[in-house]
Amino acid sequence: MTTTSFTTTTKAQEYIALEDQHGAHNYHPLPVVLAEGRGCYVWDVDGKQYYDFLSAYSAVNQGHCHPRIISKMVEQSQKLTLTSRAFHNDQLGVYEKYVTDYFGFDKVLPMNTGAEAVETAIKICRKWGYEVKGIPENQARIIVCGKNFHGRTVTIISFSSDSGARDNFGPYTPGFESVPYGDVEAMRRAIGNDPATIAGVLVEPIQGEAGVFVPEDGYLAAVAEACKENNVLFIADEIQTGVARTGALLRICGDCTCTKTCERQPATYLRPDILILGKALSGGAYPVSAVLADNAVMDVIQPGQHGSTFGGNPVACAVAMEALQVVTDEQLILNARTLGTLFRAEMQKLVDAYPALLKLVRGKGLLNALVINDSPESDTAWNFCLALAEGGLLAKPTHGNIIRFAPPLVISEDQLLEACAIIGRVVKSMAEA
Ligand code: IF1
Repeated sequence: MTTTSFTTTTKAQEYIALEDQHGAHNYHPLPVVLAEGRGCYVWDVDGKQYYDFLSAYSAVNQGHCHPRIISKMVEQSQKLTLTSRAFHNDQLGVYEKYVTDYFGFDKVLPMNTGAEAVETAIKICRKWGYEVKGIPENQARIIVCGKNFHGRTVTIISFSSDSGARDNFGPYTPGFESVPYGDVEAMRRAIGNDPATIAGVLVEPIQGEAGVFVPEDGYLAAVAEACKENNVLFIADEIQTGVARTGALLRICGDCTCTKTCERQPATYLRPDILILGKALSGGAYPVSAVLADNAVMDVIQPGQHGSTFGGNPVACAVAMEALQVVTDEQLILNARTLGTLFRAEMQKLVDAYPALLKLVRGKGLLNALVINDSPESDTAWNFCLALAEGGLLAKPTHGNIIRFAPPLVISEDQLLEACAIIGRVVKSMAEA
């Protein structure tokens, strides 16, 4: 395999040097310096245009700088940005009604980042475990899945299986038990083993960081059922999969394309006891996350027991309402569904044509991954992404042999096909090199 070069201009190198010298080295980005974005496109500091096939890890589902979202943000920013929760504000209640109607829960607890929302869900779940379920003091356990990614706080990395995310950040928070993802029997055994001390099960409906790993049909339903049977809360982390990304409003909605979460189709729709959202809840314009649950669960949290200076601020509320309304008005669920099917069909043609280079394509809606025939320790996916960038498309490797493709959901069919053609040219040149 050849090493593909990507031309980084002197101007771009200057920006990169600044980050290198003055910023912590906690990332290893592609050597692209972006300055503007609109819809499914971004432009670098030299004016070169790219398709954005990462969408800030699925935060920019509504497209970069969506005019409606940005104008709401500007409008609200000029009126009132932050009150703290020491006082009420005229956006919070309106947003809380909107978002709970949209996703079909009694209540919401607003936070800012994904990791904060996961922490919040863990706290609610533990408190419910003690005060409602009756778990003896300090004995509550939460079951998680191997290869999970839920964020980067000390508690969350305490149950990560990724050594980079976890090593030397101990001592770790106890109270978590990990079982292999996708293994119903392992989950049943873990829950069945002293169910009286298990407060919850925390799962990603599709594992993003693991390489867009889609569990078998029926897995999530079986986990939810095992939770119900044992009085255990089923907690869905839809921070990456939620808000239309996978061709459904939520991934737990299965293959239902209606624009509301509901209980109309119990065969396909699973209602988690706690739903965690982030990223695209704001269309990538502002950090907005949320934890949703019904009263029986959410009411365990009383004044003074949880909160955040910025959580529920008026800008966040105004932005999130508009971002969700854009999802409905622009039919992004349907677009993600239709174009996702088209994307996988186009990628399958490449897999069939170049079996030595490409192993498979998998995913749901517009959250997909192309798996390369090489080891997870190789640098093939990295070089592939450099070549894609040179060709005008940005994507990010996850592991050495997997590339995640997740464009903004506002992408059109023509744009998607043009992007597929860029990928096709890179595949051809890499296969023939
Ligand atoms: C980074 C991955 C994606 C998430 C789920 C919680 C969070 C995330 C399911 C935390 C965040 C991001 C963060 C980003 C990399 C990234 C990621 F590759 F690591 F797995 F998206 F695929 N739950 N995912 O995916 O949300 O606190 O970041 O707002 O650079 O760490 P956050």
